[in-house]
Amino acid sequence: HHNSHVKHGRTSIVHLFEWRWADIAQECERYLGPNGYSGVQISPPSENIVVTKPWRPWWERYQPVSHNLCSRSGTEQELRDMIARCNAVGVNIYADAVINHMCSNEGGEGRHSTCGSYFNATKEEFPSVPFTAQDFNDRNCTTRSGNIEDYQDINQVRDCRLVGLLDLAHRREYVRGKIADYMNALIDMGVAGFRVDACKHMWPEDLSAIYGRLHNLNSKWFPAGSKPFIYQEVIDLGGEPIKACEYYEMGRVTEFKYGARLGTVIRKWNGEKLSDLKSWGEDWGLMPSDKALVFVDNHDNQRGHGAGGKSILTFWEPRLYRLATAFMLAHPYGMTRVMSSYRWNRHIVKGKDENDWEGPPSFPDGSTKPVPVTPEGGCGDGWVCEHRWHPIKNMVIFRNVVDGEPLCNWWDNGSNQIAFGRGSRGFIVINNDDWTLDMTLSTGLSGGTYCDVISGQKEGGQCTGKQVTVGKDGRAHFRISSSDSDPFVAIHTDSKL
Ligand code: QV4
Ligand code: CA
Repeated sequence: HHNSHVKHGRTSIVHLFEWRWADIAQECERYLGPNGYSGVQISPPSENIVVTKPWRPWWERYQPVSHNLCSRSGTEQELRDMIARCNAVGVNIYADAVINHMCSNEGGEGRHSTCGSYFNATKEEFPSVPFTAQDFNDRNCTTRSGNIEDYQDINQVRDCRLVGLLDLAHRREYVRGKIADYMNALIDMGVAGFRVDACKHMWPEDLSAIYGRLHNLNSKWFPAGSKPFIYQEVIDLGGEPIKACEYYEMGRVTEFKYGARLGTVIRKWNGEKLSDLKSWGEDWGLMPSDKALVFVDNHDNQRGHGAGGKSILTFWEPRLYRLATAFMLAHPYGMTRVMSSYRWNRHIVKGKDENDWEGPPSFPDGSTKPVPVTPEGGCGDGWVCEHRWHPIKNMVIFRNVVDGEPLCNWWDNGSNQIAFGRGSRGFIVINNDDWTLDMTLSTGLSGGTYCDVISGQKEGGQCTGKQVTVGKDGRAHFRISSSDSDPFVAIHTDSKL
């Protein structure tokens, strides 16, 4: 479950948070395929509870009520069409699988669900699956409230309710079978794998049993015998008894230290500086690179949910965010995921965002708005589309070009100016100091003229932005003002004139 089945040497996936299937299909064809994105993480495709207080929060999708495939992102038919169209242009689909729990114990009774299926949360009845009370963990949970109260107690974390969410009993063969059926339906439709939600709250042996029941990928698009790629959401920042390493064997694991630590460095907190990143990776206490799924921010910590804390950089701070993302994409560590968000009415009162619940741009009836693309290539109607930001898009391409090459030719000024190369294929220079960087550096690249892919790119045999001349000795002169809108420069073999 470690092979991500990426096509054409592509390396980075994008989380199109809350996008409609119809928009994702178009985005695969018109943008992601042509620009070298390897895949898309989609929001949970299963039927969920409809929450109206607050009004249609994004997090209702983390409260399933059945395994039917209809949600605010679209119908089963639209999902199927999207998966086929993305596969046709070599862009994989990874589904967010919410399998630890069903809806909240306070979800009530009725048909307030995205396909209108009946359920009764109080009685723990979900007849569309069907799950009944015996399929839940109540008798295995020992806390008074039935909720997780102490993260130091492994049994609670795994067998009690995460914020009241009805906790499935994965020890039961029947429950394992139903979850595997759900995931297999998606595999048969053509997904390449899964982001598995809330893995800290499930026993590794139960997950292993479920994964063991999964079909091979659909041979229409993947080599026969391919196993689904799996990356597991475990928030391990240290200090808890449950460790990310318990999950390495079964797939990749989200590395939440990555964005938290990188944010601290780029913000220059605690006297940290970019030059400290010379040893970035396992030496910083990060998990082994081949196990890590990395990202600058995710849909939780960009709005104060989950963990990571204050240092996390997001699109709300675009300049530092682009710098962080460029560093991530240039550095060999981990498998990279780019976040693609929507704007909400952020309103922080005493450190807490009162609107952290707000759902995607939507019409008054609660249906999600399409993503309009502007003539400049950005997105409208509140969709941020970080994945289309020029430097981010071009650094995704950079990562593909340098894939497999070692980090080399590191340089730093002992402060916040750094540079490094990837074999003889690419080189990046970053200035996060508040004075100009003016240096001649060894790039490892062959002599010639290269287009900087941050301020512009190569187009019709010319550079639309800065130009870098690499001498026969592989050295080049860089000058980066600290007031540049993006204070970094990147060149690679495909940007050579
Ligand atoms: C409230 C109270 C509870 C009470 C409960 C029931 O806070 O104390 O017990 O009512 O009476 C929403 C609300 C939350 C509410 C809960 C149940 O925000 O206040 O509890 O619903 O009604 C997302 C959101 C959650 C949301 C959840 C379900 O982040 O706020 O809860 O969806 O809708 C840990 C985990 C990690 C998790 C992270 C957020 O280890 O696995 O917290 N991350 C993943 C997803 C995340 C998702 C879930 C897990 C749950 O990335 O988006 O939570 O599927 O660190
Ligand atoms: Ca559990």
